[in-house]
Amino acid sequence: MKTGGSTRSDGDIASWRERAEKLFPGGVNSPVRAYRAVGGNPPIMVRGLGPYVWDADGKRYIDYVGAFGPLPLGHAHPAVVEAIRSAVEAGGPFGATSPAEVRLAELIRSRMPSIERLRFVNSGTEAAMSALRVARAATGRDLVIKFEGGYHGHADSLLVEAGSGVATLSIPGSAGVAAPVAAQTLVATYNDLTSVASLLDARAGEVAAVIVEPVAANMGVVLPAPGFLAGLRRLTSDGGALLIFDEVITGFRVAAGGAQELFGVRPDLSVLGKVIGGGLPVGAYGGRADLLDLVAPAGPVYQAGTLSGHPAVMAAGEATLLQLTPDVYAQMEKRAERLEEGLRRAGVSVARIGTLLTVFFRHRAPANFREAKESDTDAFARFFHLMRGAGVLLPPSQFEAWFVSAAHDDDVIDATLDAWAGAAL
Ligand code: KE4
Repeated sequence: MKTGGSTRSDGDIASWRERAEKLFPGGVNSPVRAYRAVGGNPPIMVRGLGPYVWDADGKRYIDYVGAFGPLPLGHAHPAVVEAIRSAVEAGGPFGATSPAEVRLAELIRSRMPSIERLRFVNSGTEAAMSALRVARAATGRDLVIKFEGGYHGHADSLLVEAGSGVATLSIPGSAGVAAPVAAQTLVATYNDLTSVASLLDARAGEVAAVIVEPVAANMGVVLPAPGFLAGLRRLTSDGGALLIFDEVITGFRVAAGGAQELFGVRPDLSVLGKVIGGGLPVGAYGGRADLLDLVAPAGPVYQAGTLSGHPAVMAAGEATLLQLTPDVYAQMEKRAERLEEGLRRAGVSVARIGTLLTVFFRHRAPANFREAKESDTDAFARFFHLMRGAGVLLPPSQFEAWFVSAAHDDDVIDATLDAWAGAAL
């Protein structure tokens, strides 16, 4: 594996952090990175390779943050680096369609056949907000149902009772979201079909869509109860609402065809991100052709983006998906399962699906956000810092997922479990 790049920056962590705090809100460009939930000093990262990252002081960590999901192959995979390098050397972006976006779209469609047509954008947020716009246009309805603790990016209407950083900072929603906008978002309880049915009944004919993370990963990993996703499919079809799967995290991670393949439920629209950009900024929304044909210039729903379909991003996504073969999935599954087994101990529960897992400091894996919030977040913070001290970097919040990559080999899993055993002492 290439060994380029330095593991030291021209300055120590304290000086970088001081400069960052003068420039960015909270010293970060995304809230969860500020370590507000676990305390202590957030790292300044300078390099990643495979399962490892190095901070500005040259300390190496086994990385389970994985940039929160875009790196299923680990850092700086040679095929991805090469794809980006050759795309950038070819010039662009062009403000025009390029073969790279066609190739990636065909690859996505081959693995997620519910996506008959799609549109690339530049983040999961953009993808989710665009999918909602299509749903409202298609149904002529204004309301959307999401789930408490579900996170779909920071578009105004989706920040209502969201997960991820909103949950981490335990802010109920967000300042700045206009009341009339928030009022158009109804909130149900994950894994509780009755809560969805009663909203659909109470607001019959008004709900454009139900948007769900088919496996919740922003309240920590919470698995769908048997029949939950199929129940959502039935309730939305019967109620004239669309079903939107937000597979920004689960897509191509929990299975080659995402959660919709794993659970055998076909949504009307899917929201994608992270993995399909191989670590570069990306999002996509897609689904039924009749719905996507409502999008400009084919139809009346406007959505646009200067850098949508960027050739280097498309090349990175294609290179990543091509490396994710059945053998690689099988190998990652085995290692993640061994990690899960090794993490189990009194006082904690482990929720896992594929290479996505969360250790809850709670006696039993939660079924919804209310239960997830019962976790002992102080205990999580203590273990977080013990593991960090032992050279294992976890996501800095009880309400985030750990990401295992194809680069997390058996030695890395063993080292993680050794650190975990030490942290218990
Ligand atoms: P972005 O706009 O951050 O690319 O994607 C938003 C998004 C949409 N849908 C799901 C299911 C997501 O998990 C996300 C973003 N995930 C968080 C981590 N839980 C991103 C990390 C961060 O906000 O810094």
